[in-house]
Amino acid sequence: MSIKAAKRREDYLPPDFTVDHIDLKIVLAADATSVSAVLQVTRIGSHERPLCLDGEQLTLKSVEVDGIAWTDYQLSETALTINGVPDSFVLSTVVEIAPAHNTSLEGLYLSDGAFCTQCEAEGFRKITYFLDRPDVLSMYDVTITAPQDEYPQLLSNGNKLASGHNDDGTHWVKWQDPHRKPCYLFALVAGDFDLLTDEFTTQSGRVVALELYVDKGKLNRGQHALDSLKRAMRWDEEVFGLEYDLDVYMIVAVDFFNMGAMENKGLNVFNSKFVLADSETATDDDYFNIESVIAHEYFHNWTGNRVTCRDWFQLSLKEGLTVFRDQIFSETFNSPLATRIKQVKVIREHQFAEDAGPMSHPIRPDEVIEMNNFYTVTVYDKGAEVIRMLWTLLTPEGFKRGMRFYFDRHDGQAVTCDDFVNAMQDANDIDLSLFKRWYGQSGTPRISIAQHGDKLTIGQHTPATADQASKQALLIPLQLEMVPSNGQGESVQLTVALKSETQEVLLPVSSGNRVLSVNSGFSAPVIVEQQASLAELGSILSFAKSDFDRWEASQALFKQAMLANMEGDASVINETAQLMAQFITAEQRNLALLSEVLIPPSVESLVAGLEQVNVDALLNSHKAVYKRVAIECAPMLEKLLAALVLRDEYAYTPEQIVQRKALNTLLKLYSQCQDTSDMLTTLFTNADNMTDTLTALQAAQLGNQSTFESLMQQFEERWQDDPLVLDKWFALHATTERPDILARLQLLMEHKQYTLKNPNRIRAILGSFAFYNTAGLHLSDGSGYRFFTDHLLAIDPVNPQVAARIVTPLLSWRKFDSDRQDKIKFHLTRILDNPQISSDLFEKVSKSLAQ
Ligand code: B3K
Ligand code: ZN
Repeated sequence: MSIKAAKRREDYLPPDFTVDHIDLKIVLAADATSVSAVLQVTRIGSHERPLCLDGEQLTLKSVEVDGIAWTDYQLSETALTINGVPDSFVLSTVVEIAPAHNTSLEGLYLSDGAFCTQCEAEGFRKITYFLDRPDVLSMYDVTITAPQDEYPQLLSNGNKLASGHNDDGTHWVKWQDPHRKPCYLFALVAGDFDLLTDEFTTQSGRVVALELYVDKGKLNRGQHALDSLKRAMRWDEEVFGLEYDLDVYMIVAVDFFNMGAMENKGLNVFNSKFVLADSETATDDDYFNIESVIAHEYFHNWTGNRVTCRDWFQLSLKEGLTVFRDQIFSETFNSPLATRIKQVKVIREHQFAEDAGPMSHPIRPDEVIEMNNFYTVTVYDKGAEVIRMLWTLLTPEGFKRGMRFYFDRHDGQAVTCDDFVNAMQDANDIDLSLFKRWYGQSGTPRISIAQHGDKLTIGQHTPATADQASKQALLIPLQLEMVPSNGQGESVQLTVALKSETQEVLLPVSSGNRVLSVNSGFSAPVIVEQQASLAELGSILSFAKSDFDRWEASQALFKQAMLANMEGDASVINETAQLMAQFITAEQRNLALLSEVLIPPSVESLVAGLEQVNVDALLNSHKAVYKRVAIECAPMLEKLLAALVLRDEYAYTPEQIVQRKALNTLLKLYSQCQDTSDMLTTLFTNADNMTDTLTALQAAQLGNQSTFESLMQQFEERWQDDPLVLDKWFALHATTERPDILARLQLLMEHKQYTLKNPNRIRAILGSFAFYNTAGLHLSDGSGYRFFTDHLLAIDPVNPQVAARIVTPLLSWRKFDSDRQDKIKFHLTRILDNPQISSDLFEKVSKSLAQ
């Protein structure tokens, strides 16, 4: 494998040619699939350059130009360059590919007996020679041929035009997509699935057929996904006036998939984890995630497919915007508090860490080696926070006006992030040039606040990052809540638009007897430097109007206690425990808030927020604080738990979700200070749903090893033949803190359901271990690093995308003590020294070592 060259955003050039139409004929066979492509090619502009097509791992069989066999071409490992072509012509190529040998799960591959494709970002070039870039938009006709018995369903984008049978036992289906699209949205699926159908009538009265394809025997697990799809379709009409534009919407669930799902036009391909659910096998969180991913892919039909990206540096154009859209959709149909907390946790735990590490990049990156490495929490989740700030600045009405204008101006085009902001700007008659800096500047801004009476001096500065030394001031909508410190009187909320490095703000009411909650609601993806006192945090926790800010205060309290305790200061821990106990007594009826506030920040999010980490001390301190709070709250926990145990038959309703969440939070906390074995065993045995089952396991995992082992064994006996469910068991084992964790991981990887070829299994075991078992990964003798690296080296040649994703926790080696630094660097060097290293791993590991 040779390492790809880096590409730079500023080097963008429009294509030399475009392809107006492509006619694909694909004859499927596991080892030798034949792909014939007929392209109508037009030269753009006046130049003499040859036509240079992307293509990888293809066996070229023939090339014709306007029906004449063509020999004037050069072939390399990554391109087919055709010389002497006219300005407008028909190019026909035939290639052969081997889907059964494609373990990268990019291009055309076999997933458990079904053929399927993944083309974004640059996978189409593994199917045929083409201009594999998002600014080439073409019409597609696709004919698929395959053995009828094995592959009765042959699917592609758009509408089914015709089908037929051949004498040799094969059959064929021809599809036509009436919308122009970039090749990354092409999809093909062939298999034998169970099919769940429904229909949706659009606001203009068109009937759309909905089809959900799942593995045989899994039909009864598809209903929630289908219901979610209909909700998303209705919501997008009601909120943004956006209607679906084809006669059929198909979703296929497959078991082998590199990420969550893919928004191919009219034919979404999903990781089955984000489709299949019933109460027995899926948790409330799974239900939530399914709804959100289904909605996300559906929303892409407009934000991504109808208006797409000019080049891959603009990825956040579609991803940041679509994540934001799925977020506000989720906030509508679920608890807004719980939903916002989930989003903010992703930013704090993962995005801030990315900003501070060697892979730091703006939401619109400037330089990329492997595009697949840039489907990041920065592009997606920080990208969504940037869109949310626009929503705040423009108001929802102004934002929606901007969206309408964006589609009027750019429907059917491939555009840039600037085009999006310009549309927002022009529709609202506002100057957003300062705001655009969010797209080009990486790093997490720090906010400082100095208060002099009723006047605030607010400062902003962004520390240098690995990719950018100097930073500028940004336009930051910073929301503040002035909380009455003793609960007497009303809170006052205000939003300040920060525009320069320091800014003075006059508070609208007297600040006497009020405490400031800064960045209320997480109005901007920033870190507030000012440390509130314990008393101030106590006031915010008790009296803020925003439940989100109350939760924030609880997290700050936990964090301060954990850090102080590491320094041997026990007073903070006592005060925090008392504040928590007061809170639980005062809010005993507010289960929704209790169940969030009593979860401490994870060790991993604390690590993300620290520049230097003493791992052992942090782990100990985390446990000590959690336990101390449990002891202080125990009587109340007992009382609340007693009231929580009896419930109705499982239903995914807001009331029940809150109850199960509260049971989870309270039981985990209570298990820190009491022997809960009997309670947990009873809960596990009587549970009629996966959420409660996992609650029992998680509480045991934290508090009672022998109960944990025995319940885990029962779980495995029950679910050993259902890999999707077993992934929860793999992940629980992999995140358990125990001295022999590596031997345990080894055993897991010998389980009959484990395979290196399935990304869900890898993520469940090695991904969970690396991201969420800080104690295990950072074992002081370095054995965690060695174990993990050995496996990364084995995964890389099979599936580089997955290897590059899970290597992330090793990249931030600078945070740790010098002994651990040396050990991590040693193993990163082993990866880099591997002559077969993928571009994916190379880009991340080399940056990390160079930093
Ligand atoms: N657009 C896809 C992600 C493609 C990832 C390519 N490595 C899913 C999504 O964001 O909706
Ligand atoms: Zn997306």
